[in-house]
Amino acid sequence: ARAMQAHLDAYAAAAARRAQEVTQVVGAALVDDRQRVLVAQRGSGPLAGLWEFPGGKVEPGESEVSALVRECREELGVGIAPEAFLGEVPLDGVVAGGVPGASTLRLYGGRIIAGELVAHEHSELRWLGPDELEGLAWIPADRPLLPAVRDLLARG
Ligand code: DCM
Repeated sequence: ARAMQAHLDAYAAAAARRAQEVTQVVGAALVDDRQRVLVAQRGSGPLAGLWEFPGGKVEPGESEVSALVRECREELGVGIAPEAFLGEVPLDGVVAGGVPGASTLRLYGGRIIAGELVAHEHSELRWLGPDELEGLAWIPADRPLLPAVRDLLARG
């Protein structure tokens, strides 16, 4: 029994380490039927004032798509339908407890299917067209994903 407990303890410790090292972040490029995408300005923290696609950290045991749906409900008050995977970029390691390259931001296209938008955590929300994206002050992680978002808007 003692050997079994030691085994379980070691397993739990390894799982906890893994969970800390690979914090995934997901973002949603929510589009409307007028070729626009929703962008959000961070209201607090070190990245305050910068623009991002809404989203956040995937919790242990949670799928990326579930995390996306949960984050959009929490941050925006809406139900979304995730659609295409658009691309991913490495995060700087801050998210993953300082482990460089251990974490990525993975962006999905999607649409709002329920509710009314409310900025619960952001200082501002805007619907922007493809030509209005480049000029925003983006979070560094999100900017490389803009071409994929413009492609999505162009496809309608
Ligand atoms: N993040 C990002 N781009 C996004 C969403 C989040 O780079 N579109 C980063 C910022 C934070 C971390 O992920 O360091 C967690 O996000 P949040 O604070 O929103 O949970």
